[in-house]
Amino acid sequence: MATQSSLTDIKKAAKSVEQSVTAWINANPPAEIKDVLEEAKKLISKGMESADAPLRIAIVGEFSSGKTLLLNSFLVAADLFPSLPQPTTGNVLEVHVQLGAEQKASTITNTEVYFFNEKEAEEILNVYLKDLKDQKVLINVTSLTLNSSVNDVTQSLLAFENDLCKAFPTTVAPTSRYMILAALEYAVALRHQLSFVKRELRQQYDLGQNLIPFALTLSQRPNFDQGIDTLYSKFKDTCAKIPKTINVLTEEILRACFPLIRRVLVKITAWCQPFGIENPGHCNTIAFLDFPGLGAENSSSRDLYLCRTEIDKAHVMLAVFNGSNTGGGGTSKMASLFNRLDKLKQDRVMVAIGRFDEFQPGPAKLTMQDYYSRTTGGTKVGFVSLLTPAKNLLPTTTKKFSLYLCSALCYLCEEKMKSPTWNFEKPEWFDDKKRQSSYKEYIEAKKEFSKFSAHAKGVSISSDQQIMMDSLARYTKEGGIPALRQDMLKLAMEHGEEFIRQDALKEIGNASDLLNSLLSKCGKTKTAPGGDSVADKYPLFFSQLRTAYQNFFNADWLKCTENIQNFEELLEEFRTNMEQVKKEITNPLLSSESFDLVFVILVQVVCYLIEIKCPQYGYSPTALERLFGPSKNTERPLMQTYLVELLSSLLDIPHFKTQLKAEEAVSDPQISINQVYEDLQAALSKIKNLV
Ligand SMILES: Nc1nc2c(ncn2[C@@H]2O[C@H](COP(=O)(O)OP(=O)(O)OP(=O)(O)O)[C@@H](O)[C@H]2O)c(=O)[nH]1
Ligand SMILES: [Mg+2]
Repeated sequence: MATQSSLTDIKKAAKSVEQSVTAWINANPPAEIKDVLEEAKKLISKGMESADAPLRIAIVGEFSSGKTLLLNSFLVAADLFPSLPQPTTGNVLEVHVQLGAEQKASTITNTEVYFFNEKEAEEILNVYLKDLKDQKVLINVTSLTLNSSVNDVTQSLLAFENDLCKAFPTTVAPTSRYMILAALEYAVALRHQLSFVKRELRQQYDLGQNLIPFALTLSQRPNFDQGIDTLYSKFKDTCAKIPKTINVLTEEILRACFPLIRRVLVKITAWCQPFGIENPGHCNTIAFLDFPGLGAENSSSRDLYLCRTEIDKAHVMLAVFNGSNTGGGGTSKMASLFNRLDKLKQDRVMVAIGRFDEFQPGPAKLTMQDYYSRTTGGTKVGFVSLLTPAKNLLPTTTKKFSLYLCSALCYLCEEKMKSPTWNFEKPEWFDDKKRQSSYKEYIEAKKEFSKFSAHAKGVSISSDQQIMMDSLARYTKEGGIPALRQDMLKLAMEHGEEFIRQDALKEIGNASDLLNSLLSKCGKTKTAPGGDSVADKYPLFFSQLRTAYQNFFNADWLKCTENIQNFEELLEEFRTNMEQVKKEITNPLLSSESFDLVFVILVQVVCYLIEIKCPQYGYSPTALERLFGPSKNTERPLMQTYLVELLSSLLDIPHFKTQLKAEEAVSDPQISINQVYEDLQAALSKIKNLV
């Protein structure tokens, strides 16, 4: 049954199929069989990659609502990513967080930047074209394609740029004017870097840490008053300086190519405990996606395209509203974005109000009713102005609606004060006057909200008011961030694993169909050239192996039935036994590789026994290290491979045997192909049970 197979099961099964397929490929089958095998192998690798995909949490919302600072605060690192008072994030920021058990500050380990490929670049051009037409901006070009000769494309881009320049002076609405400028900037960058997106594969470059702001942050928006000719020349000048072939990214290149960047990928390590995880096991990597904010006047069609295309791949979404400016233009854009999501996804949306410390009305001696529906100049400014747009975002069918009020700034301030040694980068960040006063207000508000919550106890309140009360309670505990972070991860884990599993199974399932049809088409004897099995070829090898195996099982220490309490003693006995086994295996046929094989079988047995007899130690890399010493095996690289393999197979001895045979075949060309063939069938039947 599909729902019962875990990701680990899937990966194990896929791995054994992959090994068998590799062994078969290595045995040089006829070309038509090899082709199918290669294709199946690719699908399996893709499936295994999908199975290793991290949980993806997308942070979408209004511009300047504090999304990026919220992300920094999840990682307890105030200055990690640029967060500024004006619209800031201009490209997708994907952060892979590897959670570790050690308490240390979040550290960037790797950064990369990805550019659009030709297809995506063309899609965006046409989104601009459509949006401009919707805004009634007169453009003669009807459609733009990049899939023709470079000359043709250059000509049509030039025509498009000319149209945009002509339309600008007659356009009045600021939104349309910004759109024209954004489209112009994009078209110019594209024209200058055409060869760059024309390469079919998506472009990827290493990015120095110091370059992150240039790859992420919107450049200064052009000033309308400069006139379109000046602006156009500026765009062209910036791009003209960039070489046609880019090997290394610089600040200048990133500025010129900014509209062509699709994603900035940053890998970091972080401490798992703030995420509510004691020991990061299987789900040890989470991906956060931070997007350009919606609703700013200069938000471009490209921003919405980025949100729309990436959001589909997210397992959980966090929608962030701006508490300091409720009901801004981003709300309607968010609603239109969320309307496109299917119902299932809407169930995986969490809603947060960022910058809540700046929310008006500030605390005063008010009743719940006042807080809830306070109006100023006829406009509702109470909690209802927060709750209503947030609730409208989600369908009424959403079972449980939780609202998270939070202030990233205040949370970071508190963390800083709690642990002054924590590496928060620039300490002056917290000394900034504006931030200090925000923090002071937050402290005042906390007291007020706590009093208010105590007062409201026992008073009958509506369900909406209850939502606000719960949110306030979380907010008054450390700015609401720890609760949001933990709940979000929990939700991601609940739903994410299932989606990752489905993705992985789809590709592995396709591979298994392909291989099954190959097997039934060729028939066993035809495709598997004859040959003796290793057991027939090397009888002595196998009889010794059997003896070693039996001796091992007969060792006294294995016979005890109760749980073994003393791990050290157990290890000592294991080591002595291993020495004995090594002495017993004297057959010259046992090359170091074959010896490894024997050794691995024994190791596997031991680990299995430890697992069942000594469950308190379970399996862990440390346990393994204690068994075999730190890097004693470096002179035996194959051994390493086997040990890594053990990681996933400890609890499943019969399955491991299948894998082992396949591995044996991969590394030893003398192993009969018949055996590989049988392994493949056995492994495939496992997949069949999973799909
Ligand atoms: N007072 C206060 N200010 C905040 C808070 N969160 C963010 N800010 C400030 O609000 C401004 C915008 O924050 P960002 O994190 O850049 O917001 P964003 O949603 O990522 O904005 P875009 O990238 O433009 O979409 C910055 O000046 C932050 O310092 C908060 O909780 N309280
Ligand atoms: Mg941002």
